[in-house]
Amino acid sequence: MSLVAKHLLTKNRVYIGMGSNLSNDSGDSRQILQQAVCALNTLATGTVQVSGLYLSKPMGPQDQPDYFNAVAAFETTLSAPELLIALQQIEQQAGRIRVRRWGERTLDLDILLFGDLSITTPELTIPHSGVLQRNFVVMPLLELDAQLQIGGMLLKDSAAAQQTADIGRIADSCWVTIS
Ligand code: ROI
Repeated sequence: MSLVAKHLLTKNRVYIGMGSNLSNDSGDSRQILQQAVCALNTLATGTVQVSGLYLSKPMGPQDQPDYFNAVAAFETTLSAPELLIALQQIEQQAGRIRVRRWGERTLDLDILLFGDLSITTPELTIPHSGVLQRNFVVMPLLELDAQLQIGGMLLKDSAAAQQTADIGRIADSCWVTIS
């Protein structure tokens, strides 16, 4: 069976990067991420695991607020393109505003890992291309699985895992309760 066919038929464990540094009508970034986790729960076959909550200096223009970041992990029967569409809908429901490239945003949901799938299409690159350069992604990922690898590289051995100056863990995984 081809790799693509296998990914259509089976359940896959996925890791979703979450970020926000703008409020919306229903709350601040922390509340936006809490609501996003509840929405992700509807895409999962089992329980959603959530990392602690991080506050990180912006990567990109520095004249924007710090980001709230976290990672969620769950199993899903959706295909990668279906999951991408579902994440875009959740972003839209949060009233996603994107002011400029690498600028502030209400809600960003990225597929970081999708089972052992490795694809590059115009819409989707999996594993997400920025993972190994971003401590606000690597640190919460490692909380969920300390043995994670990308392209044969253990995330815990990446440079980003050692860069702790511009990031703080502001809450453990109790920052969200899934209802
Ligand atoms: N910077 C931080 N710290 N956290 C993010 O989630 C984030 N997301 C982005 C860019 C603009 C690259 N910078 C970020 O998309």
